[in-house]
Amino acid sequence: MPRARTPEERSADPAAIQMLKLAEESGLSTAFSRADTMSPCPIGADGLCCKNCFMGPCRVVKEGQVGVCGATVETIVARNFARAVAAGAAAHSDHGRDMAFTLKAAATVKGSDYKVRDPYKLYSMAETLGVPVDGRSVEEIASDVADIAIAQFGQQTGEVAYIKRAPAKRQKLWRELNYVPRGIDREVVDVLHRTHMGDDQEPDHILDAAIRCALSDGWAGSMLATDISDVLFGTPSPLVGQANLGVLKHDEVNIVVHGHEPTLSEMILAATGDPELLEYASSKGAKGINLAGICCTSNETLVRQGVPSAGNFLHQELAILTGAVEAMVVDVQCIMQALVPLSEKFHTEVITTSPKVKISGATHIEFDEHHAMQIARQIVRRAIDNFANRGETHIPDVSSDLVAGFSHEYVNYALGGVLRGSFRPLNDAIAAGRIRGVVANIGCNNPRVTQDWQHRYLVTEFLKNDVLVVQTGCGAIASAKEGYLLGEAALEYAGPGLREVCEAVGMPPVLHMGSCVDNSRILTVLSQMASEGGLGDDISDIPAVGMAPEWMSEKAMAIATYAAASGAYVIMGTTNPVKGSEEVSRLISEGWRDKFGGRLEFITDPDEILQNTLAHIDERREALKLPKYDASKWGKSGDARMLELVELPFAERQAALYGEMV
Ligand code: SF4
Ligand code: MSK
Repeated sequence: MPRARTPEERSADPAAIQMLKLAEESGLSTAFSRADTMSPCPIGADGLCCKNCFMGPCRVVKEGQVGVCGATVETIVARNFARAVAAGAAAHSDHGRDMAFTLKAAATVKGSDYKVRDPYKLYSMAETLGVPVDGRSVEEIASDVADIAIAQFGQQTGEVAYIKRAPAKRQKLWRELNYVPRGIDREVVDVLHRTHMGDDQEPDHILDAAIRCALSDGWAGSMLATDISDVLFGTPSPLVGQANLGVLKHDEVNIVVHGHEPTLSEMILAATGDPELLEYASSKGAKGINLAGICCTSNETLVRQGVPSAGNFLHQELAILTGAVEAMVVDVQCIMQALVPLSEKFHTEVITTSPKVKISGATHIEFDEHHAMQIARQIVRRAIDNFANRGETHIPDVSSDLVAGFSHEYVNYALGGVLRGSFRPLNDAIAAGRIRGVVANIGCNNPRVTQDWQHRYLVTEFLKNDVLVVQTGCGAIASAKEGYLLGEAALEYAGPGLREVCEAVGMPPVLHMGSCVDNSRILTVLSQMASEGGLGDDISDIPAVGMAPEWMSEKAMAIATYAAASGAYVIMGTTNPVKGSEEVSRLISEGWRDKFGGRLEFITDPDEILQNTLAHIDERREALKLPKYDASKWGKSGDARMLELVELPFAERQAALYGEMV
């Protein structure tokens, strides 16, 4: 058994370290301690265990060994990869389906608690989906948009509609390679069928189906989820917030929402401001009702409403350990079963709300979009009633300020203004070399590696190297906790060129773009950058890299695959689920690069991730015939330079300014 790691080895976050020490002193287990006592199965970890029929499971570990049916290592590894992609795509996309049903309810149910908050986003969806808008009410348009969105899931032939948002060159390539998804559910079923015992047994062919399935997630299910969430709850624009366990309050009722869907959490947020419930909380001795988030429900409510984030994936148990959480309200995905036995040691009530998710021992209050506010109020009232049961609390005094909410619409506006919103200034900054390239650093925490350490290390190095970082999911919360989502971070961490751009535009060097379904926003940004010109005409031309250094979820596999198929170089850290097959590793790397210009690699060494990323960015710059990246050319303008100059004696300052102007 591996030795138990110290709290400092388990997490880079000071709040987490405090709570992990408390857990040890109290003899309570967490995902961190369980990861130390449960070594991963080395055969499964490398993708070499097949459980696809009951002649097995077959473990193919010796040279030339095959399964009972004769399946080779390559087939088994490819099938396992494809099944993980399908599960991830199903989870993301089913979230999109539920959002579409909520939109339908908002449009058609009289007195619905949901309304269209962003009609402009609705019009943009209508345009893509071919819904007429002239002379029609918002509700009529929303109803038709919802119907077509719902139909995208069960569509059997043709092409999913959002594919047309990709660069023209990429669409053509996908059509030639037969990668265009026909319908979302169809592609998930297709992968499950062809990976059943006795079906598709050619690794490259299996991986092609995984790509089509992943694209149905990125360019359909997830993109619909993002768009409809914006229509219903507002398209994000920058707002201030806080992150980490210190956002929990000693003297207020704390409700933590966790999972991925904004539908119920938005209603709970509204209920926490209800004067009657506030009065009720006061009657129970609480000074107020405090809502905080965990994981991507947190990201959804943070980027739109500024609801504070109590932390990322590995903070879910730590929040309960504070003893200050009256209710943890969970919806779907990334919810650890361990929450319930842990909550029993405290007064916290874990409340499941999704028709798809029940956990033994948790309270189940099922969400129904037709009675959303009523259910939200019921949950808030239960949390208030539970306040009196609170015992000793240990809330770490650790939190960071942040600015979040960088939707692609806002980035477009910030760079070009209302009348000439455009990605041109970003493209120009990359072309000139002020910004060396772009990294999308996304994804989860994984207790097998030190929480947040790889996110922090890589983001710090990228900023130093003038690489603009965009983030979603738990990676974004890791940066929030570090203070990287503030404008001041550009002064402290960014290289000279990136700093100048951040100062000119007034943006942080790390842009929080939302939850894990919102990686679709990154696809849109990349498409618009490709369409803008100056950086080639396809996503594969752009000096950009995607990565998930601390990933753990099947959804991350789907994201990595659709990003690679969209033309990006994608790196996944932590572990390598295709390690068992050199052939599959080659196919998803050089094989995909040769076929469609993107590739996927699993690299566990953070320094290698860093070097490969910078090398790829520089190689793309060279291919575009852009000037070689040279940090020494920048830093002679912007606020930092002005601050330096005011320190100089008058004559020297004039000389410096005059010299720089000629
Ligand atoms: Fe074994 Fe083949 Fe069945 Fe897989 S499908 S479990 S390799 S017999
Ligand atoms: S919540 S999928 S741990 S990002 Fe989206 Fe975080 Fe990964 Fe879940």
